[in-house]
Amino acid sequence: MSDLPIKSNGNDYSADSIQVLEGLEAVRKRPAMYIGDISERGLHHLVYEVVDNSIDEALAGFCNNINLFIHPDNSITVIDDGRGIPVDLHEKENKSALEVVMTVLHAGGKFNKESYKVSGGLHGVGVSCVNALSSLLTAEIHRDGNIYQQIYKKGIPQGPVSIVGTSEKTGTTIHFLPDDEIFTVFEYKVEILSERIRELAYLNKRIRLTLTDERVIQEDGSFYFEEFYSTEGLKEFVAYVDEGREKLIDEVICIETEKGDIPVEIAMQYNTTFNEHVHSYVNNINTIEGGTHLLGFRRGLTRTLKRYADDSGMLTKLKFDIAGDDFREGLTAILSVKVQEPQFEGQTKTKLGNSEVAAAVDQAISEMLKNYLEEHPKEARAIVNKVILAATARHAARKARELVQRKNVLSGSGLPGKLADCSNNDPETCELYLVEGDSAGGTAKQGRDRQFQAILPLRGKILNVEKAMQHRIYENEEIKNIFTALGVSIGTDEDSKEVNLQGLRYNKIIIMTDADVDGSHITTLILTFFFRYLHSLIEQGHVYIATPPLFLVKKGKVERYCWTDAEREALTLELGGGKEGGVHIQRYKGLGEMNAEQLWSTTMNPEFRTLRQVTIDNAASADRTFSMLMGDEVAPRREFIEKNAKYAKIDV
Ligand code: 0RA
Repeated sequence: MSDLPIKSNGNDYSADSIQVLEGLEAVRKRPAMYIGDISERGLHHLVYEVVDNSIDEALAGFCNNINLFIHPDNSITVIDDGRGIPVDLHEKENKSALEVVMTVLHAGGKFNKESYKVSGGLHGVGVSCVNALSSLLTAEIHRDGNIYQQIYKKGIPQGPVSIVGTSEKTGTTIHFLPDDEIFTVFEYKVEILSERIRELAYLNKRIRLTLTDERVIQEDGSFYFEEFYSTEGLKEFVAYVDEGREKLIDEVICIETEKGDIPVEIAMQYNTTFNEHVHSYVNNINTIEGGTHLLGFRRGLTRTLKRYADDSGMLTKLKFDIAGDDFREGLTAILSVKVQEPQFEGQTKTKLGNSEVAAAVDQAISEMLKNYLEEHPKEARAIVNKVILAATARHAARKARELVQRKNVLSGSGLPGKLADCSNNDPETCELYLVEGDSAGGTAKQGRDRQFQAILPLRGKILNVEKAMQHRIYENEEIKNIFTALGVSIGTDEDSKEVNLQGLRYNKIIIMTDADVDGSHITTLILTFFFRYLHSLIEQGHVYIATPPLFLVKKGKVERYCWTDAEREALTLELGGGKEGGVHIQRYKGLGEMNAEQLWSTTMNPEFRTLRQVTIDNAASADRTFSMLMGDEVAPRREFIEKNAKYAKIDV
């Protein structure tokens, strides 16, 4: 249409658009620099990037609904009912604002300083990156009674912004197809998107978010559909994460305030477990490495509780000091701050560096908690008693921990007797297999390549760390063996349980269990232990799950392994020449049913094995999952294990 006040130049390479092309080219050349990686994570990152923009519009107060669709071709649509990205002429760039947003790197925030771009930060590489990495993208804007549209391929506009219809509504619709020349993984995982959207709904209350997966048709003929909406935000988030745990106090304690221009929201709940679960966010990004906001929270919490406990006289009989950790045992909390110009540091750039935030959060929690404790004496006593219990247990734990570490130094190599170590010394090349049971352990010892593969058999079920008190954990034989075999230690420092990975003796730690329900339970127990006590091991990508085959299909002299039912069916037909006759199928239930050579060739030989790396996509959700799995409630555990019995994927 011609009545647009827009000079767009899809094919007219002015100096400006050459610059734009260079920008997009940079993104396509080094996509990982912009979105992390080009596999599953990066693929999902594209969606977060687009949704973030709509969340920003909602935070600015102009958008209530965000609808996400996964289409059958794995393309994505995000629809919001905000004001719509402006389409008028952008003076400086001499093209429509829409085209600038879609094609110029980091152009997102240039329009509206006050409200736009709070949720960005880490993800905030801008929708132009998504555009550059999409083989096709369509932007459709409902604004001023019109529907405007522009289409791009690999980020390049295929024509000017044009009017394609009229509309009473306002809003932005982005449809994109990730470029298969860029990505190595192409399939969206509905559970990953669903967890992130749930998280966003809790972090940004009163925004209605929906997820429709058009690849999945349900029994009633409709598409898979989920809606996320939270009226109480973090308060409901904490209740959700803590669902599997027994409460110590009835209500969730909440704070929503602003200190020195920094909005601070906190929700916290004490439960009867012994673990700390504090999840922190900056601009909707999970800061897994913590930072100044978390320091401020801890400082304020410790000081306020300590002062109350001192004043109440409850500590007079205590023979030793209380440490910071003691105040957080059994605490589940979510902390969310919004920072205008966040400085992200750390290995994964998820550690907040802005020093002013510490004081803001400290002040927020102190003021609020002080009032709460004064107004709720019964709850206050329960919390202080819990803190005293924690301090007492910590002393016992410290003794046990020191004993473990002293023993290591004293007893020769210090390595556990059950460990069949490898001969290489360079940790970079070494692997440790944690194997279920002594018998499978024995097979693995025979089958392995002893140069670089070490075997540690684990006897039966390992301790459920979710339920045990800390000193029990350090006293547990299997867990001590894992620590010493790995060569890592946990600080014996009063206030720090920091894991020291410096002495790590293996680059890959591979969990190998039977492919049955018991096996998956053991895998989950080991993972829970890693998740709670050796988190950085998972974070730095050292932990893997081995995948033994489920079937051996034989006909005559031909023998082949299969890992799924589908593979088995296909192979049965292939070998049987279209019929199933004459084909013998052996089903492996346990590792013990394979001999050493079979175990090596299917599960341990790096040339043929498949290892699944354990990653943490969503810490809050993984936290909840582990509590549910390892807690007292049997039903959710059974459900999870049944659903995941085959371990289709356990990306916790
Ligand atoms: C800049 C200015 C204005 C809206 C937006 C950006 C905007 C961006 C996105 C991205 C996805 N959905 C969005 N919705 C809005 C507002 C300009 C105005 O109307 O005053």
